[in-house]
Amino acid sequence: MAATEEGAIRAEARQREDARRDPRLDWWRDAKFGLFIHWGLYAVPAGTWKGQQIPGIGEWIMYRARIPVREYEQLAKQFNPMNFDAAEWVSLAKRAGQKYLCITAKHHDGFCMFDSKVTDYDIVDATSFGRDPMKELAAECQHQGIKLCFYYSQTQDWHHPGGDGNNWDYDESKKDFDGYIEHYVKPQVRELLTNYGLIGMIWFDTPRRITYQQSKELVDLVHELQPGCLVNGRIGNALGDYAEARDNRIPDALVGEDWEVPATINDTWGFKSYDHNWKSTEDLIRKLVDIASKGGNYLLNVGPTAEGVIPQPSVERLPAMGAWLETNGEAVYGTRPGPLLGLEWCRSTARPGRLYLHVFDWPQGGELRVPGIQEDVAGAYLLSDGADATLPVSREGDAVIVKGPASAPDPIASVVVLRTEA
Ligand code: FHN
Repeated sequence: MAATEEGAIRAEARQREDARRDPRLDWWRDAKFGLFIHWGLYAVPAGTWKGQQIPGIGEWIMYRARIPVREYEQLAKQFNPMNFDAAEWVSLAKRAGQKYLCITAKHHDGFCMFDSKVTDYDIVDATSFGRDPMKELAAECQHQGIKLCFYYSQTQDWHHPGGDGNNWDYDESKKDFDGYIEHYVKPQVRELLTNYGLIGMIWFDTPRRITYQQSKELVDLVHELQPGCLVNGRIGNALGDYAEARDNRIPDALVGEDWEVPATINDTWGFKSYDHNWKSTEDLIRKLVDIASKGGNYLLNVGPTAEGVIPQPSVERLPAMGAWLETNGEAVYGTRPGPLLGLEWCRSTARPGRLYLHVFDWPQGGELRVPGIQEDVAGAYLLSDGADATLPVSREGDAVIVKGPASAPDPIASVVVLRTEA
């Protein structure tokens, strides 16, 4: 991440002085790992329009191919995701060890994936599917104990004549953006916070031209309807509850504030039939650890097909992450950043009385020399073996030396626990 980007995140975070101490964020701070779902009409063309592969992220196909509203709308007639199974999706997040699920209620294409009374351009009114997947997900999230959050594109709406972004159907100079916010966005945010039970967060995006007053009124509306509901950083005008890093960009250094990075498993958010550039499970687990070591949250995306199926490579990788977390979750959930920075081979997280070393590259012979540890260390053990299986530990200056097994206990990340003063 460039210095200016990091500076921007820091500046924004400074303005959230109060929010940082806000206990409303506690569940989210502890969660560390969430499932992002980009699902909408763009899954029908899946990256191809009129025989042409359209470059870029799949959910932007309407914009990139400059598809007229009247043509794009027709996709709703083909959208009938009979394989959608809310229980399966929520269970996938659970098996991945994810603590919140954030799904596109409305993306920039303007199609509403929930039953809205403000428009007929929604999944219940405009498709033969006729079901409200948000209702089904809300029930399942409640049943399986995971927080449901809604992504809502508040500024860009390429379908609505007043929304931002579509200059091929609409004349920018004639747009009534204020009217769109007042009579469309606000009522829809109200619907999302009234009809689906308790919502963990509204995840706004691409703030662009939204004014301070408009951002503020949306935040106030969210909090009036559900005081516990969080608002992410992209509401705009530094009014969110926490900072959002840029897509797929993990800061190099400690941010020291509440932050989250939205990220893809391949190179698109919405489904693209020919994007097969899947990150490995090793890469994903190490990214999660890296993010946790810098105090952030990882919001990792899947892009289901128009039939309602989450692509198999995602279905394989997420539970593999969950399996690692099953053993090592204590070193991730509810932790704060540890003292180590800038080591290629190791990351650290901490909680009172425990410092966790996440070793990516296990040293030959098994002797770990970890510099930069000021805390008194009373003992060490491998998290996978439990506290009774102690490892010899000594100190040389500010370096702690742990004698571990000769070969890596975990090829992806082995967690060594140092017992410190609480
Ligand atoms: O334009 C969107 C994009 O389609 C996607 O939703 C991502 C997710 O963070 N947000 C915007 C770009 O930053």
